[in-house]
Amino acid sequence: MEEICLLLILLLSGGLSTLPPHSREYHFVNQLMTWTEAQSYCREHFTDLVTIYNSNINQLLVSIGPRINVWAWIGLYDDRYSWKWSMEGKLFYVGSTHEFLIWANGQPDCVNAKEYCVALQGQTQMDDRPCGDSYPFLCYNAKNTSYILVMESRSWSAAQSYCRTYHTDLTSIRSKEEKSNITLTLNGSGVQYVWIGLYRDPWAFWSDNTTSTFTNWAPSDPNNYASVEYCGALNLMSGKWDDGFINYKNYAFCFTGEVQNANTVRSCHHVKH
Ligand SMILES: [Ca+2]
Ligand SMILES: [Ca+2]
Repeated sequence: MEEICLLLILLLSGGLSTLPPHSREYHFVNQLMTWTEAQSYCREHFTDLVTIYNSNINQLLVSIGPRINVWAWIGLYDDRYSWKWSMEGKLFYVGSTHEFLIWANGQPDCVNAKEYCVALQGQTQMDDRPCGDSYPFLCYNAKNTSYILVMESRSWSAAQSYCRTYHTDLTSIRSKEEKSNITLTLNGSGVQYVWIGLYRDPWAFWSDNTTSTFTNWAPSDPNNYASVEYCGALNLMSGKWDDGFINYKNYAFCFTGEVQNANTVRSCHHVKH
């Protein structure tokens, strides 16, 4: 038995053709589903899981759901494999399975939803770490194709600034050869963690592939409890957001409306893809 509440909202977008869309219909789905089931349900019956662009939409969703202390899935998710290199504009591989980019056992795990920068651990394997942690770091100098280990501990962004000022950037690892050179550079240094140029944006994706900078997290969230929470949910009582495990059963908010981009296959799956 399912019940769908429906409401139409008109959004004044100030003439911008990109975001947010001029009008969307919002639906509360009174059915308990995993995040993936909710996404499929929304795509089948409506357009997609909801994207929340501002507090008005957030309030609207609260008003169309029942006032109970449970959660409904929204389209927001954290993609643990959306890594980028600090050194942009170069064609190099970013992924999770390449032979020269090896994650340490159980990584990336985004402990406490705070690990968005990558360090080499034990000089060979990668681990996502809190960007504010201070470690030695590896710069790359494109002029003489050299790797410079700076034995001064800095945060990831301070390390990036240093490398960009005195060399080219924090180092990337673009090939087997480059990985070997980096290993040679680190050899005998005794460093436990060393920053490299890999990082990602937290909670950057919505199911419909649009972007929104609005957030409404509960004070203690996101917390990535047990390192399995990569899907966004809205509390029907408070309207605050929580990160949840993809296989929790929650209600859902869907929308009907235009989308600019084709549906993505990425999601908050906690397995590698
Ligand atoms: Ca980690
Ligand atoms: Ca949580």
